[in-house]
Amino acid sequence: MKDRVFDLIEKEQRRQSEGLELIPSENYVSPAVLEAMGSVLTNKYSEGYPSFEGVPDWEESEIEKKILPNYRYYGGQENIDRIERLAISRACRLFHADHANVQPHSGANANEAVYYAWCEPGDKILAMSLPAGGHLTHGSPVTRSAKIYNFMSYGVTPDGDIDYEELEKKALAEKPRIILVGYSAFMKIPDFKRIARLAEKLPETLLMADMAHVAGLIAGGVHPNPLDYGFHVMTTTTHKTLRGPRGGLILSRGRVGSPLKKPEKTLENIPILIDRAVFPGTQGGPLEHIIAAKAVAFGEALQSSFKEYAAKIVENARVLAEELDERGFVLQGGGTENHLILVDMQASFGVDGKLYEVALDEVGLTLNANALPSDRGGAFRPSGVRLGTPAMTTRGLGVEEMRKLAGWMHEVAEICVKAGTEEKLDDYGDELEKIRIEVKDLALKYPLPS
Ligand code: DSN
Repeated sequence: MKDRVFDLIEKEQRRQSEGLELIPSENYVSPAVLEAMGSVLTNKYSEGYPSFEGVPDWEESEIEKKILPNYRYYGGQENIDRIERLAISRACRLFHADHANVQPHSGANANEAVYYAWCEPGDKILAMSLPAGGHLTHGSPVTRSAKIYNFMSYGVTPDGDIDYEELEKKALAEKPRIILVGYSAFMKIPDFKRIARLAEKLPETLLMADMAHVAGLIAGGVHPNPLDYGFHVMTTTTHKTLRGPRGGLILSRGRVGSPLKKPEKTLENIPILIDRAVFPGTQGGPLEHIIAAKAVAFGEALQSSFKEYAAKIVENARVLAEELDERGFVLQGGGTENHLILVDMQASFGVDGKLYEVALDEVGLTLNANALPSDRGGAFRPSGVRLGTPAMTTRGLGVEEMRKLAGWMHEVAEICVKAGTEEKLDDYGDELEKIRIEVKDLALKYPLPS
């Protein structure tokens, strides 16, 4: 008998195809990525690394042909090593890196490995604050890293940009070991050049960018790449705009070499320090089925069609932001320069983000309630919602559909105003059902990748 889990997977498949995904950090992977994830590679242990010196410069056929020693702790690696080298080589080509560590299980693990590679306990790390749009792993007191390192934060200006003056002042006064630029709710393009110029005065400081949200836009050439501006390290997840399996990735510039011997702690040695920090520093066996799926996704992102995809994500987000603005939605930062939109629902309609999230769920539109920089609602009843266009763009929705979507979002916002609470949404069941059917009709015209 089939395990009941499969019934739930089928239901989730239906939920995904009948609704529209607006969560900016989600996407739909290709069948090829899914196939690699569900492959026999899941059976294999391969702690350690393949050898990879020179790999990014090789043709892929060479990677397959060459027999090289490795730094593994298990036998039977002849196929795994080649797969991991392909993933490394493609990641380096996509992001103009000297080295890629493709083993982090998640973005959080990737960030933690970089801190561990470069810092000692108590060292200072300067990062964007969580309320301003930064990420939990950038120093939120509830995380393990925050207990080990001394995080300090910078914020955003009223118009939603990084407060560069605050960042510069704190960086020069505190001389942090790491300056971290990254976020999960920020709609502008960072001025990497300005931060790299600042770092010229701080020769011991590692410049780190957590580009989890925009990695696909960078790969698609519609967002600047921090590594091109002098950043030493870029971390990312592989499942957001990059449209791969759930996982992490660390890209770096510097000298690539054997991870067996501890190198001197210099910025030049950062690739080796990172490899040692991922394994054995913070992780055990890599997930080779996921690494294979990463390799497949990187291969897809190297195609010219991915550039078109990335450009459409940004265009859809811009149009959606304009359409929402015209309908009275108040947008943090006034709009967006990337794939992501943050709406102040209190300022727009006097309702909180959670109520709006729940009401949209009822009609098959999924997004997440999100705190705003000056929020008083806390994490569970924040004033804002966060949405974005990567997943919808993968399904083929374009600017016409963004207009329709803004219309539905407005109708649902008006229902929330009338209802006032989640409990009262039931009183508007017919109105919500009418929208749900319209959403479903549109969604079914744009099937999931198959
Ligand atoms: N949880 C991710 C997001 O939704 O932005 C960040 O890790």
